[in-house]
Amino acid sequence: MKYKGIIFDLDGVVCFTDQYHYQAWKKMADRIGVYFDEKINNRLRGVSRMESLEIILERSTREYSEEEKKELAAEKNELYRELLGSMTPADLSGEVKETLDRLREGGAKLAIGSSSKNAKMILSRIGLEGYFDAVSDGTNISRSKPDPEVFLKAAEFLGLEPEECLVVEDAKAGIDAACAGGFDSAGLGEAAQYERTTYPLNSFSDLWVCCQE
Ligand code: B16
Ligand code: MG
Repeated sequence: MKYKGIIFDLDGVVCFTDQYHYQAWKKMADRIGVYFDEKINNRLRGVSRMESLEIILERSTREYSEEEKKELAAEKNELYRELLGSMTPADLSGEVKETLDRLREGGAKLAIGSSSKNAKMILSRIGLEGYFDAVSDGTNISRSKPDPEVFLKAAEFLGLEPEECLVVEDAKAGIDAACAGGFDSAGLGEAAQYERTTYPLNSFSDLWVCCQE
């Protein structure tokens, strides 16, 4: 194996919660009368909750205090967690699970590197609680992607150096974070079209190929 560790972004890589993020933000935005659509939602990929709120409030005609922003973010998170409650292990694709198992059998250590503060709940909903060797998420960082902190922590939790790890991402902000931390990267979705991505992937199972010597 070319890499001793593989660090996976969660949302958009291991599973797909972007529709739930969208529905929850949309409900909050509609309530306060701020325009929000799927195109704006695309800008929220990999971005932290408070930074996502700032992007949504660009369309607002009034200013919000820090206290009000915290309340809006909490309102969205409550709606989002309610929606996450409907996720089950059936939301984990066979392709993802088989590829993860194969990489682990090949000798790689596996970690999560996610901006989400709900990562552990999501992992538990899709039946991956306790599966990863390390979980670095929104609860153990002070700076979100494109800062490399979440991936540097994941590598540290695995006891590995960045050069020994591959980061798998779907967001440009995540690829920028991987580059800033000195990691090679594999990209899905918009990250597969990004020139800074080391290995553009067509599908999750392609990972096996780029991890071979
Ligand atoms: P939360 P990832 C990110 O997850 C999402 O892509 C992004 O849309 C979200 O705002 C962020 O987590 C924070 O999520 O509100 O649950 O803390 O792609 O880094 O796994
Ligand atoms: Mg993502």
